[in-house]
Amino acid sequence: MIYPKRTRTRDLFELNGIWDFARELAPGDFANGFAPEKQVAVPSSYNDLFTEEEFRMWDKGVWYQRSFDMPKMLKDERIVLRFNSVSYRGEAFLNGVRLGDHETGYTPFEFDITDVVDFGKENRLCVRVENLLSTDTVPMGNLNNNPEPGQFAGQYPDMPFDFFPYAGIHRPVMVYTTSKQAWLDTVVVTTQNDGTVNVAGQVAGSASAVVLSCEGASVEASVESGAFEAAFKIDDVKLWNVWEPNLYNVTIQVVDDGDVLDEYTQRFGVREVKVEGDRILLNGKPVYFQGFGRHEDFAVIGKGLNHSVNIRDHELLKWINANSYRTTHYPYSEELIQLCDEQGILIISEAPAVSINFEFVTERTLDAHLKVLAELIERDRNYPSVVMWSVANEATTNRPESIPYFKKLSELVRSMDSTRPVTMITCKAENDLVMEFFDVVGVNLYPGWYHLPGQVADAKDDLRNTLEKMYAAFKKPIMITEFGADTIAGLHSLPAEQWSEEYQTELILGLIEVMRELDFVVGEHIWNFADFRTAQNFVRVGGNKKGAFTRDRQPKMVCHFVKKIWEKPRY
Ligand code: GCB
Repeated sequence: MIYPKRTRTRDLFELNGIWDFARELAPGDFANGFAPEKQVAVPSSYNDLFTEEEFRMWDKGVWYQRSFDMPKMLKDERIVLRFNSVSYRGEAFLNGVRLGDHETGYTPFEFDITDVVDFGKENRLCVRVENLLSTDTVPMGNLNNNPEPGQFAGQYPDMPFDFFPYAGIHRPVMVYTTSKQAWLDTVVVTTQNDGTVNVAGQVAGSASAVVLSCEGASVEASVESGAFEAAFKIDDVKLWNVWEPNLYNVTIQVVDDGDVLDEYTQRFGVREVKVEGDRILLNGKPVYFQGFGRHEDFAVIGKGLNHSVNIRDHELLKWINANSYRTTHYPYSEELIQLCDEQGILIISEAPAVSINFEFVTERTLDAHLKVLAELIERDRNYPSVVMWSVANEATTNRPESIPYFKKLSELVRSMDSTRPVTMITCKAENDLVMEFFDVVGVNLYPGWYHLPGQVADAKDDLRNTLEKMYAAFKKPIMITEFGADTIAGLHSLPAEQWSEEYQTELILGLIEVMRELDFVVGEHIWNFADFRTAQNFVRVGGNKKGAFTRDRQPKMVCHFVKKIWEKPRY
């Protein structure tokens, strides 16, 4: 699936805006239209739009509905309806006809509606959305308050992870067209630093050839059994790099007997990422990751795509001299990854697999995990900003059952993409059993917070000891993918005590000092970029407050110090 665009051969319009909304209080015929209980915004999570508990916390079926007209000049085209993400399950009906469904939030899905859409009258689109998580879903949820790690036991709603389970149509809904005779279906661009570009792809329908144009030159490739491959070289290529986002366009025309049936322009960057010894190399030079774990989370809209928030967040990342972030704990919007491409930010792209607990894992959990990982790679593999895949965060990888499970995940990623390193984020330190399958060790460590509270000097020693033991066990570069302290903006304390801005600053600076003493440490990602909403729990005060920035994106004290440290790259 390629990201939909309006081109010279394709039209596109979005179905964003105000939709009707109703909870499925009892089974019924919602698919043919229903009486709304409320109005809802798309894209957005629905939860924080509403005040009543029975709407805000509803995770069973809800229905979205709207109508649209189809311009009749498009009647000879193939018409596609696309959802950029629906959490957790989406099932769509057009004019009462079931189009299909999709499971796992955060990845796109689409339906060919050519034979269902009506050019003569209004079309009614009804979408059932459901956010019931279980042992079979990725992420898992509703484990009867028996999660691991223990700090999330007893929270409301019952999730084994530490962010609010927002639900709804989170990203744009689009209708786009292609030619009926033939259209470009997939494009995979791989590059080498000498400027060699390989483009492979799939064409559906009757076309016999594609013409690729880049930087004023063109090559033609024949389409055989629906597939094509072509290569060209860019002279004096400018590499894509951190905050140096050199990008190119390749325009692909699907042709038949001289007619251009489809045309699509794919942006790409030329860069190389690899792991060598204890270093991650970007374009042959070691790169040290400095940045954050994050969330798609903002007041009122929850996890809904908002371009203004995304732009502001990247401005703040640049201000603080960060070079990277991890899409904790799920794939972020494709539009955001495209922005990282345009701006030169390094991304560790994570599957939505947080807190997989092997006490509860079923065959279906693994199937859902493999499916969503494949969808993520298909979606993001052409984006140069994505420099590493993360298959999961904090699974119970100290249990032997995790070994075959993670072997399969790592094999899948490597079979789909051999050009990027792969990581897994552990919280089991040297007791992790699956690190042999990964190139870089990601680890979340909270000395000075969940253990050794208030004791910065001891926390530093603890971090050093843990990291040294991990390096001895795994002999791979280690990135500290989370560390930090909850902090109430405006709370001060001398001497520094937990929850104060002084404590967050002292702890984070102290731990960074230790990381930078250790040669095998390849990155420091503070938890979290900004405060964010969680489930209710006695350890969370109005959400998780480990943000360096507040939820409305104002800097806490720590930011001014970190900005100084990050002014010069470690190497
Ligand atoms: C973690 C999790 C993250 C939590 C964080 C915390 O290890 O990966 O989702 O929010 O700790 O603050 O407890």
